[in-house]
Formats: sequence, C-alpha cells, structure tokens
Amino acid sequence: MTDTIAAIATPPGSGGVGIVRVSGPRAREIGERMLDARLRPRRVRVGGFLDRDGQPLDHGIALYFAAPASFTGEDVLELQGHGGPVLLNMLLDRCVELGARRARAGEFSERAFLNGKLDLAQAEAIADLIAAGSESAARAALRSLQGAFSARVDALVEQVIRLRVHVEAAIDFAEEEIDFLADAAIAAQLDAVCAAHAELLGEAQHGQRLRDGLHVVIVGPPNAGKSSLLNALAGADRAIVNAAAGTTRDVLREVIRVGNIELTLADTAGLRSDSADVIEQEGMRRARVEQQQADLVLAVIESGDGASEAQLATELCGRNVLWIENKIDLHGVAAGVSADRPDRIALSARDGRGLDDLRDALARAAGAHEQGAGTFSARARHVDALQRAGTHLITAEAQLAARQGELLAEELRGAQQVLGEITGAFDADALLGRIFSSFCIGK
Ligand SMILES: Nc1nc2c(ncn2[C@@H]2O[C@H](COP(=O)(O)OP(=O)(O)O)[C@@H](O)[C@H]2O)c(=O)[nH]1
Ligand SMILES: [Mg+2]
Repeated sequence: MTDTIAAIATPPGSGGVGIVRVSGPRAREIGERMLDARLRPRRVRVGGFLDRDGQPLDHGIALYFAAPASFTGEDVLELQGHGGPVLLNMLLDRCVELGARRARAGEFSERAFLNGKLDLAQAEAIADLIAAGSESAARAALRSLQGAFSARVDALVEQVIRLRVHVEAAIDFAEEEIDFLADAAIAAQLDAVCAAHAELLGEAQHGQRLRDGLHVVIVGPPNAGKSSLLNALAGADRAIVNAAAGTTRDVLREVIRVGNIELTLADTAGLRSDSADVIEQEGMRRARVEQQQADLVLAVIESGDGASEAQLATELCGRNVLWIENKIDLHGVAAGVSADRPDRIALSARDGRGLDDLRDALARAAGAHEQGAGTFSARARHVDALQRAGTHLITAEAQLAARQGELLAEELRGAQQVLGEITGAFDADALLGRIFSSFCIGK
C-alpha cells in the first residue's frame, strides 16, 4: 500500500491563506483527528486545527476529496489556514505526527500520473503553467494540461499502430510479403503518418517557443551598432556603446517582449579576423557558440558595408537570419523592410527609425501572429522525441522502398515507442524521476 504524503502547497513566505495538502490512504483520518470532526467528501469543514493536546494551532478550512475523484486519484485533504511560514510548518509537522511523510518535489503530480489522472505531457504542463512567463505561454500550457497536445500525440500513435498491424500481418504471411509490401495502401498510410508527424513537429516547435521564448542573437562586424540595437530594443541602456571596435566581449542577455511572447536577445562581440587580443578572440568564440544555438540571428551591418555583409552571409549560411542595415541616418536610406527582401530591415538604432518594423518582424518570427485556438505548449523533451520519431519514419520509408518488411516493422515499433515517451505510455522509471524531481514541493 502507498504511504500518505503531505506538503505545504502555497509558495514560501507570508500570505493571507496557506495550504497544506495531504494525499494517501490516511488523509481522511489525519483531517478528522486534526479537526476532531467527521469529514465528508467534497464538503467544507470550518474549525480549529488541533495539536496533540487538543490546543488549536490555527483556525481554518478542511476540504476532503475521496479517491479516485481527486487530483492525485487518492484520498486528498487540503487544510487552508493562515499563510504564515512558521504556522504552516507547524501544521505540516502535525500531519507528519499523524502518520504522513513529507512529500518530495513533484510527488503529487507523479501520483496523479501513476494513477492515470494525467499523462506525462499534461503533468509537465502543470509546471509550465505555473512558470509561464507570458500570457500566451500560460494559455498554451493550459491547453496542454487539458490534453490538447497529448490528444494529438495519441492520434499519431494510433495511426502508427494501424500501420504496424498491416505490416506485421504482411510479415506473418511471409510467402506473400513481397506483394503485400508492394500494396499501395501501405505506402499511402506511411505517407499519411509522415505528414501528420511533420505537422505535429512544427506545432510542437512553436509550442516550445511559447514556453521557452525565442532565442535571438545579434551578430555582425565591430561598430555596426549591435549593442546600440540591443539597447534600443530593450528600451534601456544595457550594453556599453562605444566608437572603439571590440567594446563588447561578454555575451549580454536581455529579455524583451514583442506582442506577448518573450524573446531573449544576446549581444555579442563583433566578428573580425584581425584581432590580436585574446580576450576579444574569446568573445568572438562565444559569439559563434551563441549563433549556433539561437533560433534567429540578427545580422547587423552598417548601411553600405557590402564587404562585411558578404563575409557574414558566408558565415551564417543555413541559419535563420534577419538582416539589419543600421545607421541609415548617416546614409540617407529609407527606413523599413526592403521591398525585394523581406528578411532585410533598414533602421537607425540611434534615432529609432525602422525599429517598429524590426519588432513586427521579430513578432512574426516568434509566431506571435499564429496563435490560433490550436496552440499548445511543448518542451524540448517533446520536440526531441518527435524528431527521433521522425528519424524512424524516414528510415521506415527507405525500408518500405527496399521491401524490407522486418526492418520496416522495427522502425515503426521504434517510432511508436519514442512517441510514447511524450505522454508516458511506456515505463521508464529513470525518466519519470528526472521529470518530476524538477517540480516544486507540494505540486
Ligand atoms: N549615426 C549612427 N550611429 C550609430 C548607430 N548605431 C550605433 N551607432 C554608433 O556606432 C558606434 C558603435 O556602436 P555599438 O553599438 O557599440 O556597436 P557594436 O560594436 O556593433 O556593438 C557608436 O559610436 C554608436 O553610437 C546609428 O543608427 N546611427
Ligand atoms: Mg558592442
């Protein structure tokens, strides 16, 4: 039988109300002894929370939920008292005295998962909802918590299973295997699975951006105005701006908001090939690391500096780049998005012209305009699993083309298993431990 766990569920510090949450077979007994009264499921009970001598520790509300109709699927007790840290610890100690043990981080959500109340992606969405840094991230996390993402993953798994049934049947009738695999229906089904997978991966990547924000790095030659641009977008004097080349060495980060999405902007050292300064060289190395990891690169060049642009274009080949033509105030160039190149914006970090066009472009890049009703939040772990599933599917297509039934079946099995990691439709204790231990206590 499982034990009974207890934790303070409200954040540390003082507040009007503080909650101690208890879950497990002894929850009701603990509540009834603490209040010296009968508790009925889903009924509020007001009274004194008593210590072992029958003296009140606090006066508050007890709520009791009977298994399985509770958050964890077990008997759950909530004691709502006054929100003082000392007081709440006294209540928690009293619960322990009455037979509970202190919960580990994330243990309530873990029990909800183990009792089938939530799948893994939903449990993670609880943490994401609480940690949401923007309104759209919160809305997306709530949709994931309500199962929008899981439903999509389940539908894809279902499609894979149906295809597997087909393929496994073909293998069982080995004599006819060749013909079976030549069946256009299997190829069509696999195509449909691949298309559904690609769509879901795209949406999950968007969901991850909502959760984590978009990482944008500013790169370019020295003195192009990178630090000035960071300051202009941040609306504050964050980075040191100077006419001397090589001023910025450390990577400087600033979180800004466009629309209701968070962007992390990183200002980096200017890239040039003739620096003899070891510190500046280290700065450039860090700039390149940032560049590799960013979702979007802002490549800043001074208007008219075609040589730098050409050099930078080679370096940034294959990256997602927005080109910034800066210092238009010095060169008499019109501000805004260039007519023939939507990925190029002319602006002045000094007088602010063209900055709104850049903000619009950033919002578009962050997907601020595509937040339809279908948006859900996702984590890097989910995107990673989807990408690994994609690798299996690509190999599966090759095996089908080669008429390798067994190998095809193996790849489909692999894809299903990897997709199962997202919602937890498989058992792997190590993974569970890793996920739930990052939660806070009482969740
Ligand atoms: N006229 C003009 N000068 C600028 C503009 N942006 C930056 N500067 C100047 O260019 C020099 C280098 O700027 P800084 O932001 O330090 O460039 P970084 O080396 O790329 O970070 C400073 O003297 C800035 O004042 C701009 O839009 N117009
Ligand atoms: Mg700088």
